[in-house]
Amino acid sequence: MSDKPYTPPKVWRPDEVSSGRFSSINRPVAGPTHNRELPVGKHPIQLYSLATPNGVKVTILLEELLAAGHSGAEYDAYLINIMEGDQFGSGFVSVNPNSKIPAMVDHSVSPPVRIFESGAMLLYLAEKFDAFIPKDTAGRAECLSWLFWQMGSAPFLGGGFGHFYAYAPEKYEYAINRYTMEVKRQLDVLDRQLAVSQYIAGDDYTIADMAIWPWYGALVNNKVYEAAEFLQTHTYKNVVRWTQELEQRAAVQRGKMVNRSWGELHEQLRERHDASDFETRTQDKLGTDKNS
Ligand SMILES: N[C@@H](CCC(=O)N[C@@H](CS)C(=O)NCC(=O)O)C(=O)O
Repeated sequence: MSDKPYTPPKVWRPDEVSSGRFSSINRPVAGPTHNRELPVGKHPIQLYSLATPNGVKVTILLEELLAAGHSGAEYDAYLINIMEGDQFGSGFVSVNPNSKIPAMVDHSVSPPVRIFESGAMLLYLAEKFDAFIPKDTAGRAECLSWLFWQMGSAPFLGGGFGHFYAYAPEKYEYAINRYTMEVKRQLDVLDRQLAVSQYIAGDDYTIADMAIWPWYGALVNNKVYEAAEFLQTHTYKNVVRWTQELEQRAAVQRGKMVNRSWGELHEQLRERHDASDFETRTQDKLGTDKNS
């Protein structure tokens, strides 16, 4: 083991913490740091987000709902730059007291309803439009079991494995081993399930797929943490098959672009206010401010 010995003090103090990649946004208290109202556009659904895996879950569902003809799912998507601290603005905190993207307000009801936590947002939208969630008791239970599996499991992938493998200022063998063990186990859970069903919760494509794909599909596609080789993700053949199938969906492709502010310019639709924005307002098409 290469970890430096550390003896915790009697009382933990934040000023003794060594800086890391997220030191500018990490803090031990909640609540707003500044006053800033959120913009409100013309559509029923107002989304405040960023195209991380947690954000993409919701934009995939919104694009799938629109593709399926649910016009009530029209939405405005505003970019929340979490590295600049936008999640600590007073308006954002009033929608999500936990200060994390994604967050959403449904203005089609009076008074408007706020929803935070990506899993709650998927469930809210699926129930509102009666879509992408099975109607029968057994099917619904299976779908919700996998939805909540994702909410409980992904923090070990992102906050555990991803943090220590890709972001921590030093490589700690103990932490990397611990979370690699868990993430490989999770991949095997998914692989065994996808060996017996086309989609995660059975024969139908549901919000469970939309919750799990942005994390575990991205891992297989080497889009998060550059860990595909380290984890040997190609050996989880059923997960690879499912990852590729979902990747082909036009709504999935669009959902990945919304609120994206990095990577290829033609894949970045930083704000989305209209379906035509995918054709006309990606960063490569906007004349100014292409890289900011
Ligand atoms: N359980 C939450 C997790 C959301 C989350 O961790 N969001 C991250 C980006 S992926 C974030 O906003 N981080 C900003 C911060 O921690 O200050 C969900 O699924 O909505």
